[in-house]
Amino acid sequence: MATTIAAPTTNRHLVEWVDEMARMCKPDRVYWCDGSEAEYGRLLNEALASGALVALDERKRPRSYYHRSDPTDVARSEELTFVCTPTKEEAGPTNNWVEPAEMYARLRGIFEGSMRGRTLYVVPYIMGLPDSPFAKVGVELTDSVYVALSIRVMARMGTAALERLGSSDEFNRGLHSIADRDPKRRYICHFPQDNAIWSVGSGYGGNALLNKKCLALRIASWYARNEGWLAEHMLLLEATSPAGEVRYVAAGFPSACGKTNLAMLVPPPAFAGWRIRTLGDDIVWMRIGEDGRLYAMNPEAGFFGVAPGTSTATNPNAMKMLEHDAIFTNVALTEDGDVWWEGIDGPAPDRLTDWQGRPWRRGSKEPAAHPNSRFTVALSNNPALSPNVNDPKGVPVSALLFGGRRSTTVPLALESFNWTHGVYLAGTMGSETTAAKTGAVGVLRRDPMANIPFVGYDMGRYLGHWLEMGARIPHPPRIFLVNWFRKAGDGKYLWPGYGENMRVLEWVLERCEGKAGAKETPVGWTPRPSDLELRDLAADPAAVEASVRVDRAEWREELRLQGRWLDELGPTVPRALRLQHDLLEASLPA
Ligand code: GTP
Ligand code: SPV
Ligand code: MN
Repeated sequence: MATTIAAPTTNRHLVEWVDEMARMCKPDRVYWCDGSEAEYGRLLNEALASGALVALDERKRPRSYYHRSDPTDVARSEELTFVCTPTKEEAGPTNNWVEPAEMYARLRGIFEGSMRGRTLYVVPYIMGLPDSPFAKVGVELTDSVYVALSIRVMARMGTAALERLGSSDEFNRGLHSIADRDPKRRYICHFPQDNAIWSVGSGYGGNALLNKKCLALRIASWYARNEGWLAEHMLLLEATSPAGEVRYVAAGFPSACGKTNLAMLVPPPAFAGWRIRTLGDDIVWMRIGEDGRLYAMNPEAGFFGVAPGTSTATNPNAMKMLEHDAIFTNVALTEDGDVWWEGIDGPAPDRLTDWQGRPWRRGSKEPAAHPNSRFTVALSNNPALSPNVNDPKGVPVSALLFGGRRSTTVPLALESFNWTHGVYLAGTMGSETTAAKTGAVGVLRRDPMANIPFVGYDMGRYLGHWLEMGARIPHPPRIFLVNWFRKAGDGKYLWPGYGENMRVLEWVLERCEGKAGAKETPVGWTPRPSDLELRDLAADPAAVEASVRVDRAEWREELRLQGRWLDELGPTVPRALRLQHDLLEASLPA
């Protein structure tokens, strides 16, 4: 039996559960995390000693570390992710499902003795601000020191969570073991009715950091529906105009489709006087405020962002925040102890060590960093962090953006006619898949609200929940679709993106105030080039024109696919969305 350090809590629900899980997993040692600075140092030393982390050059990247995960374990495994509700109908057609008792039994067989020779870290954490009534407490039991360290960076972890929990039984029970990392024995399972998550066989981010996608989205979305709020895969930003007006925008883009980049946007010179500051880059919880507006907050305390493509040109704030106190996963290493990835500043070095630890030469056909390689840093590292990130009531949202990677069809920006139409556009949104999940890249799939991998219940009911929320918000935000990824015939992006997205953001904010012009099309309002501030934009005017176009033939095909998608979701799709589809189709006769 494990040597257990005396639990630093008298919460018997917690202590009994930890004991029970330890009896099953049989770790050599049970260690309760307090979240202190001293402990972080101790865990780092353990990770360095075991090889879980490698220290980077202290002058180049002070207090920064490198982690390499197993080559079969570098992205979220959606095919191994389950929502285990008592009935299949509750999980709906977009989630994998197994009956809870059967899944628990299968998992017990894998967890049995899985931590032999290892330490079980007890990681208590809070999602949300400790003094917010809406915060959720979770405890993750994990045998990965990398996971314990990452949660310390990305969430409020340790004693504060135990204090907040007190003697209550209301905490998420998360059990995680990397076990033998066998992809055939890998499962990420959610039990919403038990407020429990069991994940085994993976050490990768979203599969293993149970506080993030598993709790703050899949389990939270289930609570959100029952309690009348929204848990969304969104960034949250603050825009301050030259006149000093402060407004907030939340945006749902699928994984690796630009949330971190938009959240940290640096406006181009033509927008002197504008300031964009970040509140969050991945998860947003939203509630109706006393003044009738929708209020948003970021339940996380850090970033777990995509490294490739990050440079001083595309995201200077990210480059600054990665200068120190960062953990890098599956990027490449330089000969002088620093990190490197495709798209970073400057030419590629002659030689690198690639993400699998193999020697790499410039000109090699394979990427040196894995396309889904990532960085982990605290929010406080971001030089453009909004001070309002710590406001427990959240910030009022003026606009909701949704958008994926669409090489065709979807214009640069499209404003919905009303809430129902906005929910329709977001609920039928498509995006070409990326390296953030295992499987083929570049395949068009429907991704409602960019949340398809993260809704812990039936998708039709989720869309119904969005409609019900709209009816309850006295002053709802406007809903827009955006697309930074439309391509020309030659395969080049029509829109330069990144900082230049400020031009779209300004149009969005002005539309919310009835200021900017737009063109009415059968599928929504689009900006004409003359409606956008295009001063000093280094782009071909014909490309900009093409980026905002609504092509009737493309949209007829799009509506056909959207109709098929609603059919796939089945009978729980709200009638208003079916009617909306039929109305759009009838408005676009061949
Ligand atoms: P997750 O962390 O997986 O949820 O991703 P994310 O939505 O935060 O995506 P992120 O901002 O990290 O961007 C993913 C990739 O898209 C990076 O390689 C970026 O460089 C690229 N990207 C982001 N914004 C733009 C843009 O406006 N235009 C183009 N062409 N690429 C972009
Ligand atoms: C995503 O895939 O959407 C991510 C990374 O943000 S992970 O935390 O692994 O889900
Ligand atoms: Mn994400």
